[in-house]
Amino acid sequence: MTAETLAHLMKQSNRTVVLTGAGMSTESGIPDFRSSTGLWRNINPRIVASTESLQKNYEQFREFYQTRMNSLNNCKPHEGHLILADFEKRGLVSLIATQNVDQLHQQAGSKNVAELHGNIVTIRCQKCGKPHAKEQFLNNSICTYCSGKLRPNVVLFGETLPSEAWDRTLHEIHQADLVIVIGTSLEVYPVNQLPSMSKGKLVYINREQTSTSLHYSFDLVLEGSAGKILADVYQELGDFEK
Ligand code: BV8
Repeated sequence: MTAETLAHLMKQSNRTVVLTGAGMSTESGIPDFRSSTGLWRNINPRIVASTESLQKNYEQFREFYQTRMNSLNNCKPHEGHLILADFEKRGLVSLIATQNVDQLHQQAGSKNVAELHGNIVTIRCQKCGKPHAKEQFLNNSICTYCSGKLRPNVVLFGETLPSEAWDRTLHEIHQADLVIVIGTSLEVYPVNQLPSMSKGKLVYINREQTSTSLHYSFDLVLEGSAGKILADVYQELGDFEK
């Protein structure tokens, strides 16, 4: 019933935006943050993922991101990522706005992706902003140009979101008839404001309802794993394309 309902909403919609979070990547072997097995269960994000941590305990900050970057080497897009890329090709999805920093949507073939929280695949100098190779961050190098600290291009707590990605997402959200929110607890501001900015129908695909997700009046909630639910919707859509 619910996968069929979502397929029907997608067929009716002229512009569909998909908003993804860490729950979209757990089936690729990347832990999320706030579920029972999430990263923040054992680590305080303020100590490793904030502007403060970058300034005050750089070694812990650097080790946290080196570990996550290295673990990405063994991860690849799962069926759900590939299905979303196929939906884009068929004109069924106009933008993927993601909070994820692993670039799995792009690896799966999605072209129109807004990285709202940046990524942990590219590196820059915190002081002069110049780009550096991933290997330089992984082997504890300092900036080649100004000897500043190297860091991934991820949005840390306390940093503003990249304006190009944010503006592009806002534009699409305002035009969307349908927003499909997948694998996010909607705990983090300002991304958690996006669903309420849309005049379209709201759908939530998540393993569980969360305290924040219950604040939204979703038109449809599909509880379960992102990969499985997207596969069911894919089946329901057959070879339909816009
Ligand atoms: C900003 C580092 C302004 C990068 C991240 C007090 C109250 C309210 C807000 C604030 C506050 N104090 C500070 C703030 C603002 C702060 C914020 O929102 N804090 C919250 C946590 C209280 N926000 C910021 O700082 C943002 N910047 O506001 O700037 C500003 C203005 C001017 C000048 C300066 C600043 C920046 C946001 C930071 C983004 N960076 N982390 C990193 O290392 O990744 S946030 C972090 O959470 C991740 O990046 C992640 O993307 C993000 C969201 O998490 P989710 O993706 O939702 O993941 P989560 O684990 O929570 O949920 C996953 C869900 O999936 C679960 O429900 C699970 O059940 C489900 N699931 C799991 N597997 C599956 C599944 N579902 C389906 N299928 C599955 N297989």
